[in-house]
Amino acid sequence: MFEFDVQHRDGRARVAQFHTPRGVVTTPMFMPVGTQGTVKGISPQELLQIGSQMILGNTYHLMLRPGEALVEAHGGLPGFTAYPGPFLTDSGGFQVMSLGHMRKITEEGVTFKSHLDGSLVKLTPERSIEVQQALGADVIMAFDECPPYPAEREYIQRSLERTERWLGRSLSAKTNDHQALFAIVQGGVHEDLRRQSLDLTLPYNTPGFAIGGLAVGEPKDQMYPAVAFTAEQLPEHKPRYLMGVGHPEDLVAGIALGVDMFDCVYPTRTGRFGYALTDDGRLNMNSSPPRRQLVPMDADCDCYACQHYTRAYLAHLVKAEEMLAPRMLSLHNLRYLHRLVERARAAIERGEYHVWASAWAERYFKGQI
Ligand code: PRF
Ligand code: ZN
Repeated sequence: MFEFDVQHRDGRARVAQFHTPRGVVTTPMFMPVGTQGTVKGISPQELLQIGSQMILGNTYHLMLRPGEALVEAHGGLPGFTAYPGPFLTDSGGFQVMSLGHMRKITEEGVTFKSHLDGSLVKLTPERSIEVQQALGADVIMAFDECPPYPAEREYIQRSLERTERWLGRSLSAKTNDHQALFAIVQGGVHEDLRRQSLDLTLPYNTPGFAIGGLAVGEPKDQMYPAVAFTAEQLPEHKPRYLMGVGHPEDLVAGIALGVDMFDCVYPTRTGRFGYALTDDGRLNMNSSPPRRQLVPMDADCDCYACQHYTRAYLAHLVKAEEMLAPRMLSLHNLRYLHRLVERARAAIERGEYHVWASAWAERYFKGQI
């Protein structure tokens, strides 16, 4: 279980099969985000049809509402959501810091006011693992601390040390063998701090490793070297997960650096705001040109929206604030990212990743239609 079979390599990029209890997934892959136990507006049937392989769920949201016991009573996230495939849950600390109020971090854990009813809630490594076991995902994440950007070096240092102690507590709290617990490497954008975090984390020999603490507002010319440096020192035979990253150009760059798994709300969120991802950049369906264009959003796309609707029709739905609009744009954007990683995998298999990625970037950044 949780074997990670690398099948093709091209530079640092690789194609692999990751074995989970609910099925084998092919990496590099993009995981749609289902924060509240649903990928906003998209049915499980649609997710399977567009090539989603693993869905991300959130400890923080689901423990507050509806409570993990109700999810567990359905047999975990697959029974609750009717999505039959693999799941991964995040551990909650990151969401507390970005959404919670009046947060207080101590060695014990994080105390915060619920964004729903203002009640005082405590999340510790032990509690996070308890919730994640009830939610029943195939992959669960260690409870970590992700410093904001910018943050003091000393703070990042103390936080990566605490993240290691919390990793130890997360692993001790785990009471089953059918969920893989991934460790998270922190250390901000500092090479020496990343190295320290790696030295503390690698000995735990978890079945996978995540690169946390990035895509939190730092410039990309600081993020990419940090990804490169971290990914390079992670084990060859285990999945590498770059948390919260999912802009098309970050997927293309991350894959080149040896990243296998990505997740982000970007495709669904930008879709709800009326933007469609294409190889020529991001198409603003709120602008006037699409309203007169009798062509698909993306001529290369095989999603339901691109196969059936014109830009003019979808732009009309956006303008009229019809609920089909955010649904179709989210569906298309998710399919765009799944197709992007499918093309990346094919290029790796051909041994032409670099050539493919350069051509993709050239067109994507020239376009910006
Ligand atoms: N830690 C956890 N979840 C995360 C992050 C992290 O550092 C990030 C950073 N981009 C996104 N989601 N646990
Ligand atoms: Zn489409």
